[in-house]
Amino acid sequence: MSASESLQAEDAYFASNAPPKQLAAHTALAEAFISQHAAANRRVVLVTSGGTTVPLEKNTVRFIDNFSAGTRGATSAEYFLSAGYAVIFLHRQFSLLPYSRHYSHSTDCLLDLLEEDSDGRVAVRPSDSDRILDVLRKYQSARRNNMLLLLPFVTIGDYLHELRAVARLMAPLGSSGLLYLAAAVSDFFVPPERLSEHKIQSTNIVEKLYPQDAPSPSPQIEDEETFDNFDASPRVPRSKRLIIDLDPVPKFLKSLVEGWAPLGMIVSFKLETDPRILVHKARYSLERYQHHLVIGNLLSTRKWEVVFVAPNREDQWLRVARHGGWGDAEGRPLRPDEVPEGDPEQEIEALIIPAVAKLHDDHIAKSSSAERK
Ligand code: 9Z3
Repeated sequence: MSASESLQAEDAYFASNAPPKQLAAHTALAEAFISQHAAANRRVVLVTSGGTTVPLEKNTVRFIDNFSAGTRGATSAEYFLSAGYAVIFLHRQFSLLPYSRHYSHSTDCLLDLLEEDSDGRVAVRPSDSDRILDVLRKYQSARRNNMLLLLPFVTIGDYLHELRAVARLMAPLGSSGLLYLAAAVSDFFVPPERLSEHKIQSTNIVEKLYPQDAPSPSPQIEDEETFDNFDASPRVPRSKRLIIDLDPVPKFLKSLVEGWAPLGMIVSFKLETDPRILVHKARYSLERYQHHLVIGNLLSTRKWEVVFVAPNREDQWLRVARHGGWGDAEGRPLRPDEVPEGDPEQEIEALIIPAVAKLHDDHIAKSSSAERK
């Protein structure tokens, strides 16, 4: 697709997919946040996190979703804060958040860490006090200094509108802005003209009651008499089938790199499940979009190893100690001497963020020397 075609696809997408209701409010918050930190000469990172939904109805009862809990994004945000960055956290509503992620329902339920003291007051169990205090101090410091802005989204459309708006606001930061795109973004969606207004029905009730406005939406429902080959024997008529027809989401990384935040450093993630193609896909993405870093990860080992793919340098694998997964591009397991030693509880983001911050230093230094010339 040529540059002007992709610009047209972008314009068409944003013109036909309505922005989220909170966009203006979020933009105002982000604008104030960015100018406060720019005035203090602080680096600002936009971290995107969590999955994007694909609604199947305008009044949405059903939607397609993906696996992401937002662990990567929430954990990364904490390490960026520790490294001195102000963080805009654009995240899927109700996904994991920095700091509170340590005490979510699926890890340590907060109630299990509390007890009633002899005066009938709630207290933290002494055995858990130190680790909670550590998280609490970091959380309160981030809040007190207004270092963390939380912006939620739900759908793929919301996400793209918010991403464009915040990226544009970051453009004046120049090279000191960092975009770190860890959200698991859907590649497919139902365009508005094919989106059913109301809940998709499994019978012809609407057509029967109101034949004059029988819709012909996609997803389509086939005739009631349709037989399914699901149950080969006995062949039974099944209720209506739902056939979902999805369009590709236009690729926005190009717009980010060229138009929305052209001087900032852009880091994207590439997710695959097949180890044999991960590095190739990451390199392809880097060449296609000409941004600064692709961090490749596999669904099954994403918490223990990632690969940095950047222009003009060798691929760099980062691994934490407990890793014992696949090893190289051919899927060769690691030899024992290749498995890193160290703290088995270490989070991989403790390695990723300093390495990204170092590349960001280089990016800023390169941009300022280019400006001097
Ligand atoms: C990632 O690859 C993230 O690391 C994960 C994190 C989604 C795997 P969790 O939330 O998982 O910690 O459970 N994010 C990017 C995935 C993505 O949609 N990338 C696009 C692609 O691969 C490019 S922007 O095409």
